[in-house]
Amino acid sequence: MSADPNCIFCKIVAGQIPSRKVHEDDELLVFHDIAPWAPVHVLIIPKQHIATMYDTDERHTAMLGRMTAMAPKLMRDLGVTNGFRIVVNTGRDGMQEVPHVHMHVMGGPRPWTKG
Ligand code: D5M
Repeated sequence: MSADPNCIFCKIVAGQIPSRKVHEDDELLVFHDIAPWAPVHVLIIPKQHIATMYDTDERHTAMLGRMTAMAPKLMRDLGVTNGFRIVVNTGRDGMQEVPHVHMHVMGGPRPWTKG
C-alpha cells in the first residue's frame, strides 16, 4: 500500500502519530478531527496515500462509495441522529490543507460553523 513518509495522515495510518480512532478496516481509517468544526467531527480517509480527489478516477469508485456509505452508521454510532454534513475539500482553491484525501463528516446539535 502506497504511503508518503512526509504525510501526516500516512503517519496516523502507520501509528506514528496518535489519533482517536473510530473505525479501521483494510482500506479505510476513521478518526476524530483534531480541530472540530462541529460537536462530532470525524475524518474518513483511505489508508493508501492519495493526495487529492484529482488523483481519483473510476478505479476508486468502490472505495469512495464505501467512504460515503459508512457515514450514516458512523454518525448514528456517535449519537448523531438529527443530521450531518459531508465535506471533501480538494486542492488549494478547495481549501484542502492536508494533501491526503479525507472526508469530513460533521454533526451534532447546532449552532456550529458551516466551515
Ligand atoms: O482539513 C484537514 C483537517 O485535518 C483539519 O480539520 C484538521 C485535521 N487534522 C490535522 N492534523 C490532524 C491530526 N493529527 N489528527 C486529527 N485531525 C487532524 P482540510 O480539509 O485539509 O482543510
